Amino acid sequence: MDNDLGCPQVKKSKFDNNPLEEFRVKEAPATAFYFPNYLTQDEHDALLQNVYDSPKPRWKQMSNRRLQNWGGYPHPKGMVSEDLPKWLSDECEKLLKSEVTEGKKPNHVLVNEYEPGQGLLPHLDGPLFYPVICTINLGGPALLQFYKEQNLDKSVGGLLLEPRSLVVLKDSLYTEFHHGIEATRADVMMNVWNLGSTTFKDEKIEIVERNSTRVSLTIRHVPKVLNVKLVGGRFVNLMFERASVENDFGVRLFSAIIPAFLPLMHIWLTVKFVWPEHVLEIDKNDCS
Ligand SMILES: O=C(O)CCC(=O)C(=O)O
Repeated sequence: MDNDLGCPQVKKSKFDNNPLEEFRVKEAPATAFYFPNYLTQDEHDALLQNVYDSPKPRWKQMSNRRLQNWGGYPHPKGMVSEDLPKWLSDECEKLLKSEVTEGKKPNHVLVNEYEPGQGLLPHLDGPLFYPVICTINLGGPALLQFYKEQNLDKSVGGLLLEPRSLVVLKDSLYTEFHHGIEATRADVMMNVWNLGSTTFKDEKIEIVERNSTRVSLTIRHVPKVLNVKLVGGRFVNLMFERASVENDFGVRLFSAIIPAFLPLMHIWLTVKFVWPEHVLEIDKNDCS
């Protein structure tokens, strides 16, 4: 029987209280989980189809890859969010239920597309996201490498990400170790922490070729979200929208009349805080 993460239920073990433990990458220096059969082949193909059925303007060409941004643009002041399409919100819901996201519902997805030979420079994801990264892997394989801040030229190890898998990174694998993907056509299998959970577990493999286009869905939770949302390219005030839906008369009335009072408030603030200073200045000048 399969569990929620698409992996066969394993025999009872000392980790039975937490089924995720079976998928922990024990060789990694901090918390990483790798689920090799997270998606069925049909689910995999359907996700890939949805990526390529997305409207063309969703794609942004970067120097060494293409990407789609979904959910809004995270910002230190808060994200102007947008609803995720169903094919992505279903994945977010599934991750929330599987408990890998520590109870935070993902609300942001980056779709990265790499042709063989393309990669991503080592980087940290930064403070705008809750520090858990869930990545669903589609298409071809790639080695996700990790680096220490002091030496971004030499990887300390990596995770082989094969199609249909999910990888989850937490704690110092989020906050301290930079992650990146080498721009190469073949990954060298040195220090691959999860090799025992991949299709190469029984082989002495030295390189894995990047034989086809890889597409990844990087799924995260943005904690700071503004009360303004993008709906069909237009800004919508969520407080007013919610009030309309819930028929909250008080908030609707407040939201409707407040703009009428803004000019009066402006005059009042000017008189109270700006004008007296000005008058005082004149008085002082008069006395001198
Ligand atoms: O494609 C991947 O697996 C990594 C993507 C990534 O690190 C990012 O988008 O920040």
